[in-house]
Formats: sequence, structure tokens, C-alpha cells
Amino acid sequence: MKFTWLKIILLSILTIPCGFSFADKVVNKITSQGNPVFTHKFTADPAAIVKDETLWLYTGHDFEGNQKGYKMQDWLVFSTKDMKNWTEYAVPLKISDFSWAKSGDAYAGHVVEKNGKYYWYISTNWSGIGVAVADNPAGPFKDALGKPLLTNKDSFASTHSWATIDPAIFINDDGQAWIFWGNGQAYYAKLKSNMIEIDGPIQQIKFNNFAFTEAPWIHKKNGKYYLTYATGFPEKIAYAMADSIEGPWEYKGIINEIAGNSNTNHQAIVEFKGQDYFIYHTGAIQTGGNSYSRSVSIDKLEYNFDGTLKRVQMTTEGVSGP
Ligand code: FUB
Repeated sequence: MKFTWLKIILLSILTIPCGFSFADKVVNKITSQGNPVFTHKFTADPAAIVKDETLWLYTGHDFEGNQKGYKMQDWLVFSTKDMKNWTEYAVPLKISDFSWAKSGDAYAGHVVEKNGKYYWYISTNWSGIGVAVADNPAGPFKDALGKPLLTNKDSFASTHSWATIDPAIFINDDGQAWIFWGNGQAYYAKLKSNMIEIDGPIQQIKFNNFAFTEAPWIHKKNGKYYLTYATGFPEKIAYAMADSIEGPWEYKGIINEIAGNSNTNHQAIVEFKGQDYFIYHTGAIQTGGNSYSRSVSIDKLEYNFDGTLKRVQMTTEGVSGP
């Protein structure tokens, strides 16, 4: 009894600094040994945000090792202040939280903060893209709409069932939020300020050399916009640059090679405490890792003087190992 109270008080002290107390949601403390960052669960499709002094990592959750197809029923959330010591929280969101998602597949998602609320855009394989909302980054998140935000009809140039996946959100300097998504073809649209409705027409991204597979991610650095995305299959990660969120985009090349033992790679890019990070998944966990039992890894992302990106070095040590 005494121990339980002591544990709760200690966890409260540890988790208060970013404005919320998450003690009741903490399920695990992990000291990472490098890549993959976590070895106790299979994690995939990373997305990350920074809030105050904390990096929040949201991932998909593959079934146990040696899977033969995508089996993912919930999403996971972790936080860190130093990229080495991580806190894992109770499962914040499940595919069953979206009653309309008959596919039952918890595909890639992306979290953003707007006006003190946290919005988690998720994909479902063939049931569309949904959005869940929470008052804090650890959740729990709740379906904000009770229906999909986007369906296959919105991916107007595509005919396959998994065309409407992999949402990526970018909030521009003027406060306008944009959603990008797609498989095979890439689309984007404005979000209304309530973050749960599409505002205006849906556009398709096209440019020379744009061999788009999936997993768009937008970030901005030193006035330039970067669109990173998976290309080919097995996937590499390529990128394009633009002076405006709506392009025109200029293809710049490959930044990450095929990930060890995985067909997919699915990157997130984030700056945290002055360092840029490339977060991705591989099938390289040595017990049971493969294309459907994936694990998140993190390495540094570096820029050249002209703003182009250096190729990522996928490492065993990662950013937290010895
Ligand atoms: O995890 C299921 C799908 O695999 C994602 O939606 C894609 O980005 C790929 O990583």
C-alpha cells in the first residue's frame, strides 16, 4: 500500500513539468539501448511532436514477431526528454474507438497540437482517415467526428481500396492547418480551424520524378518546405523542396535507403532541443522482426549548407545507444 502511494507521488513529480500530470497513465519506463528504440513491443509508423521540453512519439503497434500481414489494432504513445529514457503510457487509441472503421486496421497516423487540444489523424487501410481528439498529449483520445474525415471518394485519382491512408498534418506560420495523405497518388487539402473538417477543394500533388508510394510528411526549416515520402517498393524515402506549402515541389533525391528487413520505412522528422531527428521503422529487431513486425528507430537528420538533406545513416547505436 505504502509502496503504491510512493510510486504514484514519484511518477507525478516526474511527469508534471510539461503542464499535465500523466502519472495515472504511465505503464512503463524504458532506457533505450539504441536502435530499435523499443524491443518489448513491435512499433511502426512513427509520428512525433515536441511540447515544451518533451518529445512525444506516437506509433502504430504491430502484432508479435514473424507476422505475415499487417495486424495492427491500436496505437501507442511514448515520451522522452533526452531521447534515451522513455515513458510509455496506457494505450491511448484503438481502431475499435472508430465505430465506422469496419476494416479494423490501425494504420499510420499523425498527431498535432492546436489551441491546447491534441488531434490524432489515423488511417484504417480501406475505411478512410479519421480524427480523434484529446486534452493532453498522452490521451486518451476520442473519435472527434463519429465518421471518417476522408474516404476513398476524396482520393479522386485512385481506385485501389487503400488509397486513403497515411495522413500528415502541417500547420503553417499563418496558422492554417493542411492535411496531406495518399498511397500511389498524393493529395492535400486545408483543414478548417476546428481541425475536424476539410476546407475547400482537395488537390493532387504532381511534379517531375514524383514516384510516390505513401507516407508523406511535411516540415519546414529555414524558410523552405520539405515533402518527404516513401518511394518504390520495398520503400526508400525521397524528398522534394518548395518555397510554398502548395509547391511547386522540386524533387531532390533519396534520403533513406531500404530499411533493414522491412518493405516499408515510414519516416517522421522533428527538431528537438536543437537537433533534427529522422524517425522511421525497420524489420531489424533480431527476434521476429520483418515487414509486418516492425520497430521504430531514430537517427540524426542533417542538412547541407544549401538546405538540401544529407542521406540518413541508419545505425545500431541510434541517438541513445553506447
Ligand atoms: O502500417 C501500415 C502501413 O504500412 C502504413 O499505413 C504505411 O505507411 C506503411 O508503413
